[in-house]
Amino acid sequence: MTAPVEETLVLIKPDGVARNLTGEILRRIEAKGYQLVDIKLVEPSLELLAAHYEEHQGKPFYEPLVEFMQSGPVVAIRIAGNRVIEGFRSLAGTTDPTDAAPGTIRGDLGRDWGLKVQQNLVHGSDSPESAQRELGLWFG
Ligand code: RTP
Ligand code: MG
Repeated sequence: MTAPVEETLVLIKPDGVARNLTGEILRRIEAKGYQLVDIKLVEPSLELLAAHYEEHQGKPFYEPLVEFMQSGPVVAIRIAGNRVIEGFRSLAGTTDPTDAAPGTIRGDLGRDWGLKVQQNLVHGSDSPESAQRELGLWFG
């Protein structure tokens, strides 16, 4: 019997692309055994980012976050696997890269630059509802 396959949205944020960490991040996703379903380089519009970060509108980091996300290209990836939503969040580590555990993407490769927003390399959907919504926004 085959387990139902789940999908999630991963973004390699502009800091990850600019620091040439795309390959390293993809390596970790593949080494974990998740499958790449679709991948593209995107320069996200304000409309896309406003929809993507709807839950954060009005928070103090919202404007710097959108500005950061438009500072360079982003790699959008659709990945699949059993419990991949939770699993990718584990691979990514906690939001603040200084707190993130060694062994995670943010813990190994990210640092706090003392800026207005956490430049933490990756995004991963945080629930099945978010994953469906975000995959629709980025992949249509
Ligand atoms: P993500 O959505 O990117 O996977 O990250 P997350 O769930 O760990 O973090 P979330 O709370 O959803 O925040 C979204 C993104 O906003 C930036 N942020 N900066 N105070 C800060 O400096 C701050 N707080 C949030 C980060 O880029 C975070 O990933
Ligand atoms: Mg989030």
